[in-house]
Amino acid sequence: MRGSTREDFEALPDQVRDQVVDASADPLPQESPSRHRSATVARATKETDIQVTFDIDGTGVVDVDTGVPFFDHMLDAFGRHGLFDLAVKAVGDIDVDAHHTVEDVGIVMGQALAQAIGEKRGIVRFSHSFLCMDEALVMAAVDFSGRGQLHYDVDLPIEMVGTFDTTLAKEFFIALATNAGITLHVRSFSGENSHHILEAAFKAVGRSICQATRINPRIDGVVPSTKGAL
Ligand SMILES: [Mn+2]
Repeated sequence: MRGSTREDFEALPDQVRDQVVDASADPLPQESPSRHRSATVARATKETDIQVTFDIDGTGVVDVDTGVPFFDHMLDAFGRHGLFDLAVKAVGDIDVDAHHTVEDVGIVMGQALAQAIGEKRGIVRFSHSFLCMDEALVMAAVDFSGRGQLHYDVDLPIEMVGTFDTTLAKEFFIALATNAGITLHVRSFSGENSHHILEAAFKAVGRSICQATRINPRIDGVVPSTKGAL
């Protein structure tokens, strides 16, 4: 049997050719859920007052105001490239520093994600994303395991980006993972610019969560676990 040639492809009817092109262009499952999986969570403490709406089945419409500009930029990247509709309003004690605000936003976003995904029926469950931003290359891998944990190995050459202490990124991801009940690995492979590395990390995490939360039509309504629950 001979292999496929350019002539074979050209000879296909237009409709079939479109399908072939589409299949190679986008490896993600295609179906869109009939209802949006979304949750709104509010949390107030003596340190922060936060409200988050997290729509897993959005289109990347993000409205974020935390009072920490670089963190807003990271959450915008996370939501936009995860195709979440994400609203975050946070008022925190940033006159102390951004620590409480960043960590607590992670807590509330994790809680909202957990509520939105619910029983996890029919989801893809596992995913990963290698994401580059210029010289920076970062991998994120996620499992909606029900066992919230972060494994983080990200080399950041400088500690501050603008007014943002880059060590807070890890605090955010810990809070997100433990409260969402996801196993999350974030690892950098290269990078010289801390802004690029962190931005690649937030995009990679957003994209992995996007992919892992897609509905897999081959396991309609089934919780993807040998235990029957996640
Ligand atoms: Mn940027």
